Amino acid sequence: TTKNSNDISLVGVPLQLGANRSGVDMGPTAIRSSNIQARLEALGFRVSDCGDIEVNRLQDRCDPDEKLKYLAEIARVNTKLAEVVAQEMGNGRFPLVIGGDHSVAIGTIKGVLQHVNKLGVIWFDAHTDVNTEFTTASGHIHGMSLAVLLGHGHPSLTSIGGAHKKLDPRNVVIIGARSIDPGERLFLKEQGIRVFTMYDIDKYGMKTVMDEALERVSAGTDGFHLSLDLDGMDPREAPGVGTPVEGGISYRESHFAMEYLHEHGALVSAEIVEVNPMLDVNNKTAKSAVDLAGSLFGERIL
Ligand code: 4U7
Ligand code: MN
Ligand code: MN
Ligand code: MN
Repeated sequence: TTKNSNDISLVGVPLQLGANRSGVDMGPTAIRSSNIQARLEALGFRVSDCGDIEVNRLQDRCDPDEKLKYLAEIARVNTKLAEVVAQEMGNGRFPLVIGGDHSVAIGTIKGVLQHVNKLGVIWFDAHTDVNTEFTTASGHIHGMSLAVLLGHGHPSLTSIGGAHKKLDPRNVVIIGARSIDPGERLFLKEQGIRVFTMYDIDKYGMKTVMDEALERVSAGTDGFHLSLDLDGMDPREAPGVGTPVEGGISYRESHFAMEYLHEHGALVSAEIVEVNPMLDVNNKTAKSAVDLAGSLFGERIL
């Protein structure tokens, strides 16, 4: 069994400022239109849709050299998101956040950390999202969210929900990585974070990778969170993402990973991010996102 709760709260976050690219703010709409609520209800869950966190998209254009683009609004939105997630969890509900760019992981996980002290995280992604304002080339905060959650980054982000609420690098794993910046490589090494690259998935297979991943996120923790960036999948199967990287996780491998997570149990929260319907082909990526959510919550072939 995957969850402690039979109740799921959907929270939309139409945020694009962390990617500085339009379209990903329509992710929540595309995922809802692909019937995520009905899919989860068919599995026996009581799903309530909390609607969207309000985002002020009317920001002044920022300096191209800015190293923390749209920091103030991103911090404000994530502070609100953390409150909503903490409140839903406090009411015994499973928070399922739909983005939006990957900077929303800051609010989701900071909210979860209000209730789960020792939290493991599975970060499914082509990237590792551990830049800081000192290493980033783009200034896009969606490439910094995991570093923030480990306690590294701008104080207006690391302080959300309390600076002491952070992840232990020993309980964090990244799956699907194939685009890592030089500064990130150094950070990952210093922190000792286990990164399963595409090479590892090719070499050992997804089952072996998931076995070690689950062992790490479960060791001494009170549960784990799944942060699902759709660009972890291969762009041929999930083209609707802002930062596609060739050579990703297949449709079938990603489904297996979700089914295996469900079978293991101990998942306490999840988010689905980076779906960009403006870049999508026939709604394929939003549809994949909902298919993966179905598997994660217990859909079976037989
Ligand atoms: B995503 C990047 F330089 N590393 O920092 C950066 F390659 O949430 C990409 O994983 C970040 O989609 C991608 O801008 C963030 C870049
Ligand atoms: Mn990401
Ligand atoms: Mn990514
Ligand atoms: Mn991306």
